[in-house]
Amino acid sequence: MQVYIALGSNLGNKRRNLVTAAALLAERAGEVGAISSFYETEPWGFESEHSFLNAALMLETTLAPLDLLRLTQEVECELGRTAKTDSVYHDRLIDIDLLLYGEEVIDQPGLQIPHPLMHRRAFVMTPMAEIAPEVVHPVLGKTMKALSDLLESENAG
Ligand code: PH2
Ligand code: MG
Ligand code: MG
Repeated sequence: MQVYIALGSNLGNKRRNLVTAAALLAERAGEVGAISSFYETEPWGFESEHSFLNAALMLETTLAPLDLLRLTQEVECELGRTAKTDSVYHDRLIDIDLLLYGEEVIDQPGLQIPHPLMHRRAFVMTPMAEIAPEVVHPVLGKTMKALSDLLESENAG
């Protein structure tokens, strides 16, 4: 299955955090088929003096969605991510979010795919448009490139 994953870090050695996360995913989940450039972005949805480094990658995996979710959470812990204690955003060493799992639509407690906010976030859609411009969002029926362009035009307006 081709899955798309978002990586983000706004603390510590951000570049190393993203590279290490990608390497651990490749080692444990399957081959990395594509990885985007690293984008420096402003914190979205909360105030922080620490900018983010964001990227997206495509993984060819045989893991089931929940196994992949568990693995991403393990890698987050190993990289020093502390557990969530409330529902607001915080600075973080690493964040690994599942965006797309093939064309599947999954909605269960703890796991929603496609990621429900992905199309609203330029820090996700810009790297996705880079590595997967023609991939179609299974709910919205639009390509990553189209969704990214739409966000850019909104932000410009
Ligand atoms: N992640 C968030 C909240 N806000 N902002 C940026 N720029 N990049 C992120 O990865 C990010 C964020 C929650 O996961
Ligand atoms: Mg996130
Ligand atoms: Mg997350």
